[in-house]
Amino acid sequence: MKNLDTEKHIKGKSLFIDDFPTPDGTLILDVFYSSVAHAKIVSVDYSEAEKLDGVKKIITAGDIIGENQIGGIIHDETLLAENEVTYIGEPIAIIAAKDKRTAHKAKSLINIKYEELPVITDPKEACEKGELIIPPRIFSCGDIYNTWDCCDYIFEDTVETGGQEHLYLETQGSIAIPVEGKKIKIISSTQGPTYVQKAVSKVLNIPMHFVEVDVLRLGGAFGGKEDQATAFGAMAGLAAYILQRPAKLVLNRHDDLVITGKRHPYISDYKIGLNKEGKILAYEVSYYQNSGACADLSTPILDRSLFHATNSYSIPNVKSTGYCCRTNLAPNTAFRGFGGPQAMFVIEAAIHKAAEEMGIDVEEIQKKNLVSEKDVTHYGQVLNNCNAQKCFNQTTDLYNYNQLKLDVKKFNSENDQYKKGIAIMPICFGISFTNSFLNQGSALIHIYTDGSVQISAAAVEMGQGVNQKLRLIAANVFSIPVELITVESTNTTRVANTSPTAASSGADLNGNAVFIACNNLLDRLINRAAEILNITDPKLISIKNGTVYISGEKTDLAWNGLIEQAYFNRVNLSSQALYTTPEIYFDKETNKGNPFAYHVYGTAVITSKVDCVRGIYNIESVKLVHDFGKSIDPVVDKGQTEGAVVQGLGWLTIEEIAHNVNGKLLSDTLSTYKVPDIYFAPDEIEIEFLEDSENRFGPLNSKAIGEPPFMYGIGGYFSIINAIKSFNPKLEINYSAPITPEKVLMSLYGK
Ligand code: QUE
Ligand code: MOS
Repeated sequence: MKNLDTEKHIKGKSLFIDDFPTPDGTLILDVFYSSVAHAKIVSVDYSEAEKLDGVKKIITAGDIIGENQIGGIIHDETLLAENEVTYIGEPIAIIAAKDKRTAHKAKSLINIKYEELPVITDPKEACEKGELIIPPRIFSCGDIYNTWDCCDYIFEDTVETGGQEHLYLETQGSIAIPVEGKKIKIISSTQGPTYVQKAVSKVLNIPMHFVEVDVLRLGGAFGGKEDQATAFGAMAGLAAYILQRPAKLVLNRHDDLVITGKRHPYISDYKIGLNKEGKILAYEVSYYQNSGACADLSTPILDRSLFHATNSYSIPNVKSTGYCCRTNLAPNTAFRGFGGPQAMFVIEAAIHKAAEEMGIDVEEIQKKNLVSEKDVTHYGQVLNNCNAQKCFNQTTDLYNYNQLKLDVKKFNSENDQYKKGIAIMPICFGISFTNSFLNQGSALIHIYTDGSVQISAAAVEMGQGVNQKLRLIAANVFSIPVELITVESTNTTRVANTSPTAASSGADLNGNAVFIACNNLLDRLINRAAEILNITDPKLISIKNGTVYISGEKTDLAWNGLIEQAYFNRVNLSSQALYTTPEIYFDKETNKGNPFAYHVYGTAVITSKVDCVRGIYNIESVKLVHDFGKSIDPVVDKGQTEGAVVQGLGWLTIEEIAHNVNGKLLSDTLSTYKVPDIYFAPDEIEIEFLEDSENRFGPLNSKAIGEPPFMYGIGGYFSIINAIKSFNPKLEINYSAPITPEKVLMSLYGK
């Protein structure tokens, strides 16, 4: 699994926020936060804490120089609570001390009095009480109301999906360093350096060009550092600015679990209508998104649920409605898939229920309704180069689905204690930020006189391998060894106005920008080479493997010689480029348009084995055909796919976020929140790259990889259900995720 960072990671030499050497006298920060979910703050007594030796200052809302506001889309989130708290974990004060222990001790000496208010944790209750962050959103096509009468079958149900903790290995954190002239530098573990820059500028009331944000790499993010890293950058910035001392804030795991939001839990009501042949004629769905106490990214996340309501199925009549329900939980946020997985689970549950009630095979309904070339989605986008059916058919052929199914059947007929299950999961995921303006990537390339190349881009490396892809793109354009190229930290002074590295689009947007910038440089170099070699038509010149060629004939001019001569000739050896995705638009009034550059397709078949005495299970195999386009780096892409599959399986099976009625997170340690490990991972993950897939929107014809394979995990859920059903055929299935071993045990012996 080699990429740029592998060796440093293995040797423990890669730097994360907590590893950066900080100047002597750097203050260590800790966050004092609310211990009740909804209350008026009656009084806070900091005097005991302030008296503690080594405490420099306790910073509260009153100390904020600029605006106490960090809401990115909707301005409903304070940096530090003033009079009211709305969730457990809401920051109230920042303690600046000489070391971690002192800061932590001071926290325990703060005396706060609350006047408690009613707590809402259930999204439907919030909706009934009018606690909606925005008015309901509706995406629809056709006419469901006049279609129900034409359906041979109609099924309705309510299904739920749970939250998910990001569990990035590196917790949230930032270092802030005062810079001369009232400027400030922030080193942050963020997916969105510009978001941090903006928030710091607002909180400190200084212009954005006074704020430099630098991001070397993240120890994982998964969406959890798209919006929610911002607060910690702003807190460190505020402390450093007020005290004019460097300040560092790194959350411990427990505080990170309590303070930060997670994947949005959803409760969804659906109604599905089919004809006798299994064709889906109408689908109506309402999503009650548990948004938590502030908007955060909830509104675009809800939109993505509405976009992915029908997964990879073509349904002529659709009405999908979404509600962002404000509750007294930590603000939920972006998490790999960004609302898509929640919606895709619902349509799969509907299809499984329909198949069960109609007495036909699930895969028959899935296959009959798959999208095909030039189909129009319910949001009005025409599907071009639609590979849904190709992937589905190749999966069932290549892995011999019929045989796998027979094997499961045979096993189940011969075993009482163990039952196997099988399920197919097709996916279709739209690539682009659905807010079109965000679809821009930016790159700055320098070539130094020794021929070495430096890339700066808007993309943030979070372990996904984007830096390696950017290098490979540059190496491909210049035709030089990849070792000549480095990728620098993401820094707002080198690359401005960055979109967050998110929406699976980091390598696409910034890779295309690198491609353009490198080609600009290449043009200049080819022209210079033509002059050096006395060739009138530069079109005859090319560079291959670090050497200049004329009409395919090798010359003595090598890459570094060319660079040196270009420099002496005063050729500009730096280039900056912006890439903007063409042809995308979306009308937020009609909810129609062409929001996505393209879609990613794939199909997985998942087998599992349930221990019917204990309720425990394992995922035996995940076998899939996935549409990678032309992969830039098959090793990176395979790694992303495997990681996503396991993370998706975790969400639907063993990961269970629990709150009590008072809004307290119960799964607030790693002994009560179980995540996949190597023992949980499927015994076998087989990944086949779909052949002959083209994508003119991706650099070097590649396709985005970050999020789409996460959704294969949904098949793991239905595979386990399938196994349970063969043990307990009369079970009335309650489609709610995650299906923990406890739930499996109850289902095995329930009605
Ligand atoms: C504003 C937006 C979007 C956003 C962030 C904003 C938006 C969008 C995404 C997005 C999509 C998929 C992801 C992800 C982010 O982010 O429209 O992390 O996985 O699609 O501040 O409008
Ligand atoms: Mo997003 S969930 O950070 O791709």
